[in-house]
Amino acid sequence: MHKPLIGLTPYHDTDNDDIKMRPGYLRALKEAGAIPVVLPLEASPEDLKQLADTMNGFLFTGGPDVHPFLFGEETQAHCGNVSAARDQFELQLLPLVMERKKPILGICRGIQVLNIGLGGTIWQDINSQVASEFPIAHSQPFDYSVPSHTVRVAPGSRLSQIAGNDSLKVNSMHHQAIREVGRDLVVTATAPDGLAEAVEMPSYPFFMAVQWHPEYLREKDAAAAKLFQAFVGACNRRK
Ligand SMILES: [Mn+2]
Repeated sequence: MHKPLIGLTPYHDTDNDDIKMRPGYLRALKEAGAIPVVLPLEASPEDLKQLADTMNGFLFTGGPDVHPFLFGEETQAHCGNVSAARDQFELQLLPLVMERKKPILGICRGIQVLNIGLGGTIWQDINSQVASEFPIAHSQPFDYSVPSHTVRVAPGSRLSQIAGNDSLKVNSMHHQAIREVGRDLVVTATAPDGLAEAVEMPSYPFFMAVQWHPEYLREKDAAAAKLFQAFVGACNRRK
C-alpha cells in the first residue's frame, strides 16, 4: 500500500538563503505512517498547483515571524525577523490546498500563518502587547521535550477527541500568538493566560493547528503522537 505523501513548508534561513528542516517533523510523520516531503520555496503558480494536487496533506511548520503588512499592521518594536519568500509561498499555497480539501496541520508559526491566510491577526510580541498578572513562559526556559504550561481543550472539539483529554501539558516556544481568529476557525485550546493555543475548522475535512510543538513531545506523550496519527490517517483517506 502506498503511504501518504505529506508536504512540509521549510524553514528559510535569510542570512544565507538556505532552506532547512528540523528532523523531528520528519520523524513524527514517518512514525505515523507517512512519507514526509520537504517543499521548495521557489515555485511558479503552476508548480504550486501541481504540488497541491500531488501531496496528500500539508504540514505548515514552525519558523520566524510573519511580516506585519500581511495582516494590516505596522512593524511593532519587538517583532522578529521575517522571510518574504516563505510568507509568499505559504500564503499562495494555502488557498490551493483548501480548494482541494487536502488535510492541513499547522505547528507554531503554522497556526499563525494559517490564521493570517484566513484573514485573522496575531500579537506580534506577547510580552510587550498582552498584559498578564502571571505571565506564562511562552518562550520556555528549558528543553523542548519538557512541557511548560497547560492548555484547556474545548470539549467536543476534534482535538479533544484525538487527545482524549480536556487538559494537556504542552511545550511553548513562541513570542507571537493568535489575536483575532480567521474565517471559519474556532479556538480549541487555550493557555492559562487566555491566549489561543489551537484552532480547527469544523467545516473542513481535517484542518488543525497548534501553537506548541508536538513533535518534541511525542515520545513521552501519547496525545502528541496521536495528533500526528490522526493527521496521517486523514491524509490516507484523501489519497
Ligand atoms: Mn504557549
